[in-house]
Amino acid sequence: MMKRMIGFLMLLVLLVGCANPLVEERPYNGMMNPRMENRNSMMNPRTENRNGMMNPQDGNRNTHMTLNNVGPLEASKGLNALKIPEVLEKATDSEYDYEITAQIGSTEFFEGIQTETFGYNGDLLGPTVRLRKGETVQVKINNELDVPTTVHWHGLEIPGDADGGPSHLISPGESKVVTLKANQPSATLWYHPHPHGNTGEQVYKGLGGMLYIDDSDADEAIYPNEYGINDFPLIFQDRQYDENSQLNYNQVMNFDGTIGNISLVNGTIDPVLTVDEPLIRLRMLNASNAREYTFRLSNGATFKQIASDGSRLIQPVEMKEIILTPSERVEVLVDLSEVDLNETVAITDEFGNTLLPIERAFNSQETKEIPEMVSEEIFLSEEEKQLPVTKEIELFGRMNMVTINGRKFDPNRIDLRQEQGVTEVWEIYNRPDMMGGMTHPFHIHGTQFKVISRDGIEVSPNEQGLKDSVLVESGERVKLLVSFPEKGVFPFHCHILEHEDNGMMGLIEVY
Ligand SMILES: [Cu+2]
Repeated sequence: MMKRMIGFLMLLVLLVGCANPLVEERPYNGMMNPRMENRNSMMNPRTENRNGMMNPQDGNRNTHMTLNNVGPLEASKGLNALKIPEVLEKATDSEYDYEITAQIGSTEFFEGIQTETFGYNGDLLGPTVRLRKGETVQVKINNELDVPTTVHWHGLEIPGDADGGPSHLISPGESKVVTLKANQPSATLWYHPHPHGNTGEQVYKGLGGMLYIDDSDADEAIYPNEYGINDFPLIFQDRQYDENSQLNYNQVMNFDGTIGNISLVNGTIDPVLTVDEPLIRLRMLNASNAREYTFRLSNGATFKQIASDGSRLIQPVEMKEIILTPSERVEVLVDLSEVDLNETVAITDEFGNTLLPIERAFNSQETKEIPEMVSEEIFLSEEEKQLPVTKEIELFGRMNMVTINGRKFDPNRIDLRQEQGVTEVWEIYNRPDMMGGMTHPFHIHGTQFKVISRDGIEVSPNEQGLKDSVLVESGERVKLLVSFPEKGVFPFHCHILEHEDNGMMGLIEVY
């Protein structure tokens, strides 16, 4: 208790003395907001599992928010139809299958005002790339920005030289062709830039898109799968606009994670989603630079989580809320059959702010059974649970003083080595600092891993699917079962983009 008091006082001093102009401007400074108190009493299964543990770090989630001045997002007024990214068309008369161009554009977020944005094949975000399971495609990447960039295929298990990490810079005006093989289960992945030191800014200005692996097996067909009809990509981001309604990254950049007060879903401000069917599938991605979301439904209803980052769950899990740290994804099924016609339910954040109102436009009272696909598979064998830890990762620090195993990223240094196809246990430890520390979302390229345990306790059913990014709370030890199907050099890093840009990243060579 005393420790927390001291931490609180230190933060107060920090905040008062902090030159961050946002502190004065924003009425919802975390410390003033009584709603913040609710954060620790969340009904999250992950939190519940931890309640009995008396973990002194549990209170520190608020510390993170306060330090970063993270306030709630402004609620969507539901004025604009949710944009649905186009599906990228396959080229028919070309040597490559797809073409993706990073370009500068402008977007009218506010009526009559053009905001400079970045996009792939357009002004903002990018088209949804859909690969069939087992398919191999050639993708031509063009850089029409005025800065170097890369395209990282987040979650795809491909060789290191196609991964699009920081060593694969494409200069302005240049192009590169990569081969992508979708040799993994159906999943909702994504793609985004990864140039070291500039990832935060390029994502902030609008680069990012969905990447699906589609599996045409009969099992999958039981879930809603009509793109934009009953199966929707939802890219959640937060932004802050400057006095000229521009995305002025240098002005708002925060070393501990750049946070905005305006919510965008698929690049739409004040979005509303209108649906014609009682059962919908939402593929939710946290593509924010740093904000952690806790999603709920405004009517308090539950929904079914069917997939994690890189695969379906062993079985659908009924959830009241879902936490997503940056780069994590889930797929959920939402049943609207009980919702009255013209009644609006909404996806909200943990403060009850509407992020996405959902209007039902169908007339029928037809209810649709939520399909239950239960796998015979065992998530982790006893043998896997008993494997010894062979890779230890320590996340530490704040602001630009962030490190992994005491070091900052060096593109010329290989930090770890692992043999292709050999499974190892990684233990990720998030070492607290004197102010308590903060949550880091940890991501490994080139692999879909399993989360074995958190502080020795088996993870909740909603984490029992393949993942490529994992929330690691301050003080927590998370064990991962990691295997790389392809060779090459792959980054592993914190997915708070400003931490990543400031060197909270290492390289593993898979041989
Ligand atoms: Cu971090």
